[in-house]
Amino acid sequence: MPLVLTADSTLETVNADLIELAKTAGEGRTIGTTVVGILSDDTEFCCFWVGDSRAYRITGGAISQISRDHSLVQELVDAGMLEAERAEHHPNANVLTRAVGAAVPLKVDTVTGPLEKSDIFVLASDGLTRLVSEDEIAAAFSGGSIEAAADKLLEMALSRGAPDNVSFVIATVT
Ligand SMILES: [Mn+2]
Repeated sequence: MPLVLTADSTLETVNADLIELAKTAGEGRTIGTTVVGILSDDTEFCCFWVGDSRAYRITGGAISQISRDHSLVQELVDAGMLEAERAEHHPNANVLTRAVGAAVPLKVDTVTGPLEKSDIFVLASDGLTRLVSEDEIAAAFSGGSIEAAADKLLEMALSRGAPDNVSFVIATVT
């Protein structure tokens, strides 16, 4: 399932609007943001993203990150120059290689996969994912309601200082 046209053109519009807005903020300014989303039909999901907001899929209790950060540290990890475990604490961990509002045309990455009944998707900004590990996200969903899991994720982020905005969306397949 390709990224549907409406999502694609909305992202293009936001990208162009942010570039226009940045011009009013001064020479050489960029107003950038990240995005992550999920589209689905009855059998497949399509995840799209720009930047370092992430999507995780929990299927049969096992979690995996389905997006791949557009960040300097991810490129270093891919090139074998940095261990994945050290990426989060790297001094340049916040440097993005792509953002909405940075350039035309906007390059959106997508990944598709099968949709299983009772799958859980967690879409989150780095305000959550820098503070709460993949394993901790999976554990939050073990043996409780979705609402309880959401509370646990938020509590973990807040109890660790939450220096950045904490945004996340949980989607389930019923
Ligand atoms: Mn952030």
